Parts: sequence; structure tokens; C-alpha cells
Amino acid sequence: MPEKTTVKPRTKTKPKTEQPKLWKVILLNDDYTPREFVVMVLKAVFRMNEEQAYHVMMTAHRRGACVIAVYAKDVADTKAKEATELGKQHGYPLYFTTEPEE
Ligand code: TYC
Repeated sequence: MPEKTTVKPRTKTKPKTEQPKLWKVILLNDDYTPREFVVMVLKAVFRMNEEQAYHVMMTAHRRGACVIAVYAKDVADTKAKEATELGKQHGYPLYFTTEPEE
């Protein structure tokens, strides 16, 4: 006779590990910050090369805003703040904001 196997019901439910949401960093256009300065900040804070930075700057310039990158919330907030602060230090209204991805 084969052994009867009893299946023990699982009492502990494994918690689903949900991925934390990613946050977008968005560059907003303004009429005063020089284009070259925006490019410099994008290169310095977001590690873009000249070509990428120029493309992102021109997109924001033409459309009013441009998504730059997505990060974990704390990284997105820190980078947006740091980049906005760089503009402020030079007297420019350059502004970066963050919002959660869908
Ligand atoms: N519009 C600015 C100008 O013409 C350049 C600029 C581009 C500023 C993108 C901000 O996010 C920006 N000097």
C-alpha cells in the first residue's frame, strides 16, 4: 500500500513584495535660463552626454516640459532639488519637479 501523504495547509501567507513606484523627474521650461546652462545642469546632475542633454533641453523648450529620467522616490527628489538649486545659485528660475509613474 502506498503511503498516504497529507498536505498540510499553509498557515502563513507569503507577503507579496510589490515593487516600489518609480518617480519621474520633469524639467520645466522658462524664458530666462540660458540653454547652455540647462545643458550643463543635465550633464552634471543626470549624467547625460552633450547630445542627450541638448535633446532634452530642446524638448522642454519647445513643449514646456520634458521627462528626464525615472528613479526611486528619494533619488528623484534629491536630484530634482539639487538641479533646481544649481539654477537658483546662478539666479535662474530653472525648475525640476517629480511625479509618480503610473
Ligand atoms: N527657454 C529657455 C531659453 O530660451 C531655455 C530653456 C530650455 C530653459 C529648457 C529651461 O527647461 C528649460 N533661454
